[in-house]
Formats: sequence, structure tokens, C-alpha cells
Amino acid sequence: MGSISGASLVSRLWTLVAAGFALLVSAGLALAQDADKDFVDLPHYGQMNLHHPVTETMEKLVSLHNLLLVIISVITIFVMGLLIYVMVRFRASRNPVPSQVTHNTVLEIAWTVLPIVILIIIAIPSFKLLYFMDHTNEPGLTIKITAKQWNWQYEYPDQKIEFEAFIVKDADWAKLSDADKIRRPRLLAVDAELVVPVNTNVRFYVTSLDVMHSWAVPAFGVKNDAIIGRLNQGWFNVKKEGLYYGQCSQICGSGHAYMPIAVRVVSKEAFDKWVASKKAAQLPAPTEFARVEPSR
Ligand SMILES: [Cu+2]
Repeated sequence: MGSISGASLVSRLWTLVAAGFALLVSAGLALAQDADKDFVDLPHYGQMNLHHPVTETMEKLVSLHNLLLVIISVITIFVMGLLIYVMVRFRASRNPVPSQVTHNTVLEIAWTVLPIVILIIIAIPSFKLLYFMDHTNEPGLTIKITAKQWNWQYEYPDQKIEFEAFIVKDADWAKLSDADKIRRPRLLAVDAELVVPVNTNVRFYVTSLDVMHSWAVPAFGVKNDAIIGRLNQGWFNVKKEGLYYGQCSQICGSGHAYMPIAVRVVSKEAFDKWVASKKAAQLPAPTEFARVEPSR
């Protein structure tokens, strides 16, 4: 083995310094995004790890992911170490007569009990999170999401608002200003964003009119399948105002990549204003579909 030359040491140190600098810059960018009032959840240069969490669900998902990462890393390193040890220690040249051992009670109990303990350690937080994500008992707003090939239909039953959201076509997207192109990236920009209030439990029901789709917004830690004839339920409570993107996450045909999701999270006052303007702009429902209120 040759010793490390001075030049090589300097180049290694330089790589380390550069990596540290890149990390600082990306952390700075993330902080700058946090401070931004008009926050847009977009990937940034040098980003690592999952989406920046903006709901308690996503925070819990990130910590479960981190716990699993530690567990699988330790297991992988341990198994790798054992394999290397066995390959070296018991190689044919060093060990010409193979071992005839067939049983070892202590080892067998250990490799049965240890995985059980590890699985229990994983299962407890996993099930807790699963039940936490399942539903909310105190919804502040309810939304019905209907998927179809290839766009989303949104309905606010209590506010009596409904609209469809389509992807912005390339020709229209090209006409956007440069600043808008960054905030509303190609293939993610939609013509009508889903608007929800901040710090509110938003319950949503999701279904489909044709094939299976999936309504997913990574920063919220939400991904619920839209299935024909079924109403799936989910919820989120976003802590930070901004614009968040997601995509259909169930392969649903040739337009699968062209049904993005954009959710604009606004203050409660801004949400009320939006509801009022949306209602004013909406045409009255045809009489044959008008709701009949039960008489008391
Ligand atoms: Cu789809």
C-alpha cells in the first residue's frame, strides 16, 4: 500500500470543503424558502432527503423513515461484515475440510428472536402513524376529489363550489412570464388550483370515474388511491401558506403524467374571500340537480 501523497491529500480536503460548502448553500436556500411569504414547494439544487414537511403527518413520516434508515443500515452493515468474514475465514485454501456443524441452539434462538424484536420496534410506530393518518375527527373543511382520465375534479360540498383542474398546455405555458414559469413549472402548473386554509383540518374524500388514480402531495405526506365505486378518505392540516405540487401516483393511462395537482394554502381570511369570489363566478346549478333541503 502506497502512502497518500501531499497533492492527493489536498485534493481530498478540497473535495470535503466543497461538499461542506454545497451543503451550507442548500441549507441556506431551504431557510430562504422558509422565510419566503409566497413559498412554492419546489426542489432546489443540492436537495437531499424527502420533501420539506409542512404537515404533522409528513413530519411523522420523515421520522419513521429516519428510524428505518438507521435500522436497515445497521442490518446491512452487519450482514455484509458477516459475509466478508465468512468468505475470508472459511475460504477453501485456509479451510480445506468443511465444518460438519448442523445445529446451534443458542444461535437459532438468537436469529429468531432478534428479527421479531426488530419487527416489533418497526411495527409499533408504523401502526401508530397509520391510524394517525387514517382520518380526522374534527374536520374544518371537507373536499371531494374525483379523478378521471386525465384531470381532477374538486368539490366543496359545504361551500357548494365545484370546478375541474387541468394541466396548463405547453402552448399556454410558453406565454407565462419568466417569474411565473419558475413558480408554476411546466407539467405541474394547473389552470385551477385547489385552495385550502392554513392550520385547518382538511378532510378529503377521493374517488374515480374510470380507472384507478392516486391523489398525492408529497409535502403533505398524503397519497390516497382514487378507486371507481369507492370513497377513500384522508386528511391534512398544512402549517405553512404556499403553493404545493403533487401528481397522480397510480399509472392510469397515456395521460398519467399530465394530471398534476396544485394546492394553494392561504390564510383563513383569504380562503373566505376566495370562496365568495368563486361562488359569485359560478353559474347556478341546473334546477333538476338542485339540493332539496329537508323540512323541519
Ligand atoms: Cu391518474
